[in-house]
Amino acid sequence: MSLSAEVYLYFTENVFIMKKLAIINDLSGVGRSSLSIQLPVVSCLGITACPVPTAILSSHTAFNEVSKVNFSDHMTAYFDAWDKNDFRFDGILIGYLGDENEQKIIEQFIVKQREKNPDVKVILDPVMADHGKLYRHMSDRNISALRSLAKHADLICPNLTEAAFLADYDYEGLRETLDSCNHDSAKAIVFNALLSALHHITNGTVVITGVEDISENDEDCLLNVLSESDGDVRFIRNPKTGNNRPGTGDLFSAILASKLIKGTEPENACRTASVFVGRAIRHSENEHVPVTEGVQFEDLLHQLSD
Ligand code: PXL
Repeated sequence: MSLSAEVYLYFTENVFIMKKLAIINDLSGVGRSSLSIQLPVVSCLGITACPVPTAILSSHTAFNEVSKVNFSDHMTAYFDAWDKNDFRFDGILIGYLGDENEQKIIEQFIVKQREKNPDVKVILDPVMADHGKLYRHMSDRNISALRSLAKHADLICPNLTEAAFLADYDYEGLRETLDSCNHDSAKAIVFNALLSALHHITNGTVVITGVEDISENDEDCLLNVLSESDGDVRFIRNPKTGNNRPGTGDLFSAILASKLIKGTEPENACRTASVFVGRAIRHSENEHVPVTEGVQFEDLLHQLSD
């Protein structure tokens, strides 16, 4: 990898400090979700990945048996130690919360980091739900906690279900309305209404990720809808390459966050992330990986490094 300014934060007489991304997410032992997939991906993109576990689980929660312990009681001391060492971050990526008490602790961390580095980029993937349903262990309190965190974010990247919960929309109604739209112009009207509700809870960019869609040419696609605060809405489509799998949102947000802190524009960052997610899904299908095992990304990682 070249020693470029996009990767290195300071160059002073032979001292190179890589950009740092704090990744606040759970550690799940099996299933390739959250920190397990984000740490290698972020490292591979030339960013120092600094994990903050929100909970430790035996696996992600789509498996039948799950043992979970929250990290909320230790998180304040963890961030205090970081603060006393004067650690500064270029980005903060937030995913799955162990419990809603973690919201205030994370907000205090963001405020302190903004004092140290006003340019720190905060990316919130409001992990809580998919296919119209909250994940196991999630409740209305998690939704409020994530709404509050969204106020601090430069970018949020919910899936369609999470966007509906955050905006207090009826998911089934939204899905039906989208399914009844044959043209992009009609879909744009539906998304504009949803996005305007989401822009009330965040000043940041919104990317609604991985929406199951049929293109105007009748192809099955995954659609990402990007809306920067200026109100301009863009559709980024990729062919659907296989089953929906756990961990694809974590993979997407890790690439997106790394690219953003390296200075890539949100649209290009979304394109890179969605193309790689599509390849990882196709590869997992080709290798007959069971859906609960997530995406087989390990042997594709070399395609991500610049
Ligand atoms: O990939 C999202 C995710 C993250 N963390 C945990 C999960 C899930 C989705 O099921 O269960 C613990």
